[in-house]
Amino acid sequence: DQSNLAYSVGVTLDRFIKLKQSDFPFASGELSQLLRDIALAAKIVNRETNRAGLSNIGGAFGQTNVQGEEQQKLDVIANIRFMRALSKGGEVCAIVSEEEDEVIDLQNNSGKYVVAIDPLDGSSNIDVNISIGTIFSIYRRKTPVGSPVTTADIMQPGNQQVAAGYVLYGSSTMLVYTTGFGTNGFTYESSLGEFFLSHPNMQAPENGAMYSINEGLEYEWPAGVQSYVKSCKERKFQSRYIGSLVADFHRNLLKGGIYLYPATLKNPSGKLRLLYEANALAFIIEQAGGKASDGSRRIMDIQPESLHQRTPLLIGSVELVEDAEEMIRNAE
Ligand code: AHM
Ligand code: MG
Repeated sequence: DQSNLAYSVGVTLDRFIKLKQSDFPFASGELSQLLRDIALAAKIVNRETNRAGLSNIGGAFGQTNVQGEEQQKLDVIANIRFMRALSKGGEVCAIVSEEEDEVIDLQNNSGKYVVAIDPLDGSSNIDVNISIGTIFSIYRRKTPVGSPVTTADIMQPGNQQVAAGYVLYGSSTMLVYTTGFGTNGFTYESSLGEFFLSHPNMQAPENGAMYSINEGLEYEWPAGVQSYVKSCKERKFQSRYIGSLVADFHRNLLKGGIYLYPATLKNPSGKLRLLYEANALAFIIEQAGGKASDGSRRIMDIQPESLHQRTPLLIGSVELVEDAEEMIRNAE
């Protein structure tokens, strides 16, 4: 049986995508090709990331992006690599990127897909050799193929995603993705230049004893979040916070835990972005049996209103997220 074959040893990402073709919502092959394009760009960014300390490509580029942060040179490079892969491939009609103020309309009206991407998340960690990541969401356009792209194509809630994934540039480089039929993880073997299936059908533990939050902001959190974190300490949970979303998320997915980025005084809607950070991870965690919430709502049901919209994010093991939601409700 093909799907058993897909889970056997030595299955590359390319082969897995081919074997799982029937899992794709629209089996025309374009989404498969799009995923392969993203994987290729990820390999290139992985190469640049590995060289960041060497070739003077780490450090600030001197520009400021739409969030008002200083852009790192590697962010710019990653953005260029992914933009190029997504625009050359022909499957995409529009791109939303953390590094671009406006929607990139590729003027490719025959493209069926819209991609939202954070090409290099956790960029403040580049200079100190800590894991960083790429996060992406793929949507099918709402307007007919052949017509110009409109806001209806861009502003889709997360529950409309047809695929989502992340790449973790860590001690190993991994690509984890879902097309809505479970979550699968692939590890990069650099000497062969291939991603191999290493984490088939990933399952987030239903419970866990690990919490991840920037505790320096404690006095800025809503009361419910303060009580929840206090309860984690009373239960002697482990505190683990890298400050690199993909890395924190990935650890909690494997080990069981909760990641929280709540509202703060500085960022009353939280810090993380709905379109290209929260939604993708929400889809991935749900497909692994976990949960993602803004404190009261399912992340994937939030109707986006602006491109770089932020949202509070509670994500990870289902029981932990529900626990936190309850304490937030009770504190209101
Ligand atoms: P970035 O998109 O500018 O890299 O910011 C997102 C990052 C996440 O990777 C991480 O989880 C979060 O910001 C950490 O924020 P803080 O430093 O406030 O804890
Ligand atoms: Mg980011």
